[in-house]
Amino acid sequence: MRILVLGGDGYLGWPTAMYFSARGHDVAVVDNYLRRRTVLEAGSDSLTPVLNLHQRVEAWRKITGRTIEAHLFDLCDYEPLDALMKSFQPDAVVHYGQIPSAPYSMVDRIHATFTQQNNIVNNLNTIFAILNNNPEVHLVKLGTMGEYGCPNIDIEEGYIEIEHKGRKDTLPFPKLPHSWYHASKVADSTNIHFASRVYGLRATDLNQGVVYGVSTEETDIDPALMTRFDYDEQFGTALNRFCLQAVIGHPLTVYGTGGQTRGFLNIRDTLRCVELAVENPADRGEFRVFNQFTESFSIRGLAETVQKSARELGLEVEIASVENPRTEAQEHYYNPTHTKLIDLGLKPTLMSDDLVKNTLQVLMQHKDRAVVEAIAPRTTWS
Ligand code: USQ
Repeated sequence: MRILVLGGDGYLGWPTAMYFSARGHDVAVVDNYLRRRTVLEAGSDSLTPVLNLHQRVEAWRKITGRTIEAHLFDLCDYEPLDALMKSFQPDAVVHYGQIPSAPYSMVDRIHATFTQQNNIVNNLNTIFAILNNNPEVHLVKLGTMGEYGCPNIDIEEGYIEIEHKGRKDTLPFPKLPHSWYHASKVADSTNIHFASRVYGLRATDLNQGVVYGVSTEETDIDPALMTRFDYDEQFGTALNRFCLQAVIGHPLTVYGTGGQTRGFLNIRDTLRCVELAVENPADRGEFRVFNQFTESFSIRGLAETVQKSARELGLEVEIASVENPRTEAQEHYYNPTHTKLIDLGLKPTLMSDDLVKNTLQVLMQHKDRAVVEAIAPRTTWS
């Protein structure tokens, strides 16, 4: 297949591009280095040293003999995206090319509006680039479990059957986003759903949980192919942050009681989930939603897992209780359904001490690059 990966320089985008290329697909990627720039602006950097996009695709070509097309432009500019859709003619567009950070979006009005403007406009451009060029193209869009929030009922996969005043319908599951960022993803879902109903777009929304891990089959081939690893207060996510903190002897930053529960998945499973979505496209006019995570954990439970694995490697790690910078439920019900990807063939890579130890060992090789000042939470929801 011909697969266009938007956000192909990122934590997930680059491993996804290599994953599809390694399996014989023709791959093109687009990025504008926004992630690199925003992390640098916040005073941090990827823990793993990463080459620029052109160097990466060149390294991939030299090592594997396979070609990945690389394009640098902003997806908020429609013309280059339209031109690429015409020249590359993808069968599927995998859209990761968005600002992914809740804290970043909560800094102030400027960050909130920039996050929503960037994400919502580039998603609309992607929808129109598909519809204007070839409506057969399947849009595989990275959404988030954080669109649903933490309601006091089971979370369904995208839709819920409701009986109200004697009438029944199947409607989008209610949304209670955790941040301006998560709200941008809710807007994207609404817009994609609209485009599928009105213009016949075929689309899959992957409502992903929190991803962890640093290594995939392809990133492990050569250091030149590594993916980025963020651990700062804005772009680092919980488990990845805890692993880096354990490696440098920083107390694990559990926010509040740590009773917050989320869905998690290993980075390798992200790639497999996207592959399953691409290989089994939605129908014309269908807006599918998959809840993309494999296991649920409380944040405190995760910190304890990291502490135990670190101890087995001879690292003594403390768990801190940091005042929660976010406005969020700290003890709550959480039971989301996640069967659709399993039904398509996903075999989950479950969390284990060995998996955490493996991540800790990779991070140890780069621990001298850690910027300690970037770890403590500075962005608050108040
Ligand atoms: N947390 C801590 N300590 C930390 C970092 C986070 O206790 O050092 C807590 C947060 O308060 C929150 C939970 O861990 O309750 C998850 O926070 P996170 O930063 O790992 O994840 P989140 O902000 O929800 O966002 C991340 C990705 C985002 C994706 C989302 C999936 O950045 O792109 O959409 O995970 S989900 O969480 O399912 O919405």
